[in-house]
Amino acid sequence: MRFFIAVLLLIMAASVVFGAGGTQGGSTAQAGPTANFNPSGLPIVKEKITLKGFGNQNVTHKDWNDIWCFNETEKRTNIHIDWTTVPNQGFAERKNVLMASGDYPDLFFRCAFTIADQVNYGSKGIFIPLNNLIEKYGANIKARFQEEPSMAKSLRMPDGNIYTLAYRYGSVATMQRNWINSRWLKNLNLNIPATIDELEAVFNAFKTRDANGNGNPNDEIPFSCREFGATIFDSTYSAFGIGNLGRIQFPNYIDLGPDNKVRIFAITDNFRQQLEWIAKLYAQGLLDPEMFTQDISVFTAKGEQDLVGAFFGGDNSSVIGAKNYQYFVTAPPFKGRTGQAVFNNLGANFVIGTSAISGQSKYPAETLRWLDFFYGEEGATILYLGQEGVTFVKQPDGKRTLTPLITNNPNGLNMPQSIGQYAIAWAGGGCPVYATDEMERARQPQIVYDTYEVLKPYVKVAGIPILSFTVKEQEELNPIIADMIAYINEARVQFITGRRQLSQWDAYVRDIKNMGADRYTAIYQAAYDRWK
Ligand SMILES: [Ca+2]
Repeated sequence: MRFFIAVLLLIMAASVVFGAGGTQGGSTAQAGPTANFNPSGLPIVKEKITLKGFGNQNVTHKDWNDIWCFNETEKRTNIHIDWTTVPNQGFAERKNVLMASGDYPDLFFRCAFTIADQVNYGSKGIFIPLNNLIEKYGANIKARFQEEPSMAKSLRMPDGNIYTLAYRYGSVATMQRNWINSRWLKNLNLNIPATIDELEAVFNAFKTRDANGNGNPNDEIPFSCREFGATIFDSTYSAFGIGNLGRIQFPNYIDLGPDNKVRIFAITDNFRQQLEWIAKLYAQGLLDPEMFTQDISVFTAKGEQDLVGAFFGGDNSSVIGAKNYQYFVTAPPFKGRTGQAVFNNLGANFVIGTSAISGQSKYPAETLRWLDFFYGEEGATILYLGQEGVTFVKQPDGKRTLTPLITNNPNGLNMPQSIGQYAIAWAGGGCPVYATDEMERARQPQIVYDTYEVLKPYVKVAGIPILSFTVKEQEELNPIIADMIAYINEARVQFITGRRQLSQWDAYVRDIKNMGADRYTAIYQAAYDRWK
């Protein structure tokens, strides 16, 4: 009898396990880790095991099956990865084919899964929830989550589960900010403008006087930009009370209002005032009339010819062209008439969706620990900076710097290519790795940090985080976004160029309300409340 009960309990236990892991995607009942597994410390397993991995290999990377960072990780963890990799071109298609195949590797690495992917594959059991594994075996991940709780919150999908890990990097280098031509200012004996009124006065001086000193007073473009004119908005949001609590979602026109609630700022009076100001500048010829249509190469060509006085963007040499970029200096956010000036453009310092563990893996705990390795100093250094004494050296103050092999490669490789022969966490990001600020700093030019000093006093990073939606919410959002965002994008150009008058503002707001603005706001608010 006792034996019978024991067997019955065993069967029940097995079915509970199967019920948790054995869904559409996972055909393997997940057993707990074996005696071969070390729950902490290195190596991760006593006898070597092999995992199957699938990933996106950037063109700058050496073959993942024989690259220093994974070979070294194998030495330390005792886990060998048998990689199937696909290059950038065609990766999305190959990934979709794999995801539809029903036959999965142990882990997906550097795969850039969207939030919809995470919700979808997670709900089908193709990805396993990582919450419990992190709790039990993810010592490094847990520590990083404590350091950056917003990262942990954004990784959590609406069902409460974490299915993927994040790529964490320093955001200082990637932020976009105001750049102004210091040589033009000097030629005209002007200071860096601090307010939008001073900015307008400087633009007027650029426009009417020979700021570039070539004898022609009419060839200057005070402000130009790429990306459909969007950056003139970014340049002056906080002056008009938009995004003053932190990050906004520009493409979706979402920020936090003064009451800390999600709002569509494109229908606020703040945005109306901003449009009015931009339209006034446009009418005076202070903004590049091609800013809604030109691509980056046209914009860069203008920079090379010394025709541009100011712009909003990332690292200036790549945007404005190498010839004149040294003349551009970072301007703090411009104060509005209310005196507000906030720098809210320090983007999220992580992306989610980089990697996941499949429901078919017989080694979920081992795989999680292998991924966790890259969230600690030792593993992150291997994946991000490569090999000490070869790709980087430690300075007396403890900071690491890259060697000439990487910064000035004897074979003419650029930096991503030369590091990509050893370590793979740079190109396009997307690896599950926690790069500390010190690691990030090792690979960035000093100017990036020098210019950040100007912005530091104004930085606000809260605001709208990376949010996730349920399948139902996403289905409801998609058509609203398609209609409403296209409508706003078009209307703002019309308002600026005078093809639509601001006296028609109320009709514009009514149109947006009719497109589902209230529902859109409510869904975002619900996602934000879940995130909190
Ligand atoms: Ca000129």
